[in-house]
Amino acid sequence: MKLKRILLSVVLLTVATLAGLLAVRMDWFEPIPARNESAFVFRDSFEKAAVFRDLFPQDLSRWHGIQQVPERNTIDLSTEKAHSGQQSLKCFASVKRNDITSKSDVERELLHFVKGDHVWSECWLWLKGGSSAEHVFLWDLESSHKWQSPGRRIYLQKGDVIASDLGKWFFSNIFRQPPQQAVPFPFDRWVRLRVHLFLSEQSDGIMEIWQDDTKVIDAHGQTLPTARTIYDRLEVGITANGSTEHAHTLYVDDVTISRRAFW
Ligand SMILES: [Ca+2]
Repeated sequence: MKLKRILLSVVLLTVATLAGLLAVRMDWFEPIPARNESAFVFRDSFEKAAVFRDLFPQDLSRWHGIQQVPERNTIDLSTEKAHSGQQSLKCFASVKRNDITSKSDVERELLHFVKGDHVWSECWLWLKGGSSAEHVFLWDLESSHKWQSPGRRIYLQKGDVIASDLGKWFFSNIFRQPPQQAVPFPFDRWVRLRVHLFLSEQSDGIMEIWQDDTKVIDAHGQTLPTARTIYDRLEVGITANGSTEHAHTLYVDDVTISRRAFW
């Protein structure tokens, strides 16, 4: 009898956990979000800011938040490097420790990218060299309304080459470079990262990534967790450092995200 009761408890707990998980992740009961086809473009060159907090004006016209985890990480304006003007954003992320992923990035929220939309984004990145940058995440477009904020992420995999996963989702659906043609991400100089997405929860999604003038990812596949997902947040910087061995420093400048092609 006791065993039966334990088994029943385990089954009930499992069902409750799964139901809870599905409820916070799935959205088939929600209405299809309307597409907003008006032009939208956000750009920031990290100029016209005397201090870091000037990047976060109350009218929400610039950035909306940061991730700085753990607190010993730093994020600030810097005049050490600049792709445009005099300033860039300097992000320092210590190693991953005690299972806490290290983060140092800025966030732009209140975006509205849904199924059928195109996303065009560009940023200039200067990653300090000296060690492998495997497990460094640089650019995330995600849904803040869903548990763990799933979305498309751009990161450096083994060999310091760009890849993209559908992060924090049931299936990570990784887009990779062909191993023989994989181009390592350059260190200690400005690199132009360009991204084009066509959003779909099915196999007709598109993701293209250019590293300077080279198209390094040319993929078809799932780019959106579900048909009703709204990507509303862009994170740029060291959105995650999963390395337990190497801390990293990244400068970011001239970030753009747009609904229309701009190159
Ligand atoms: Ca600048």
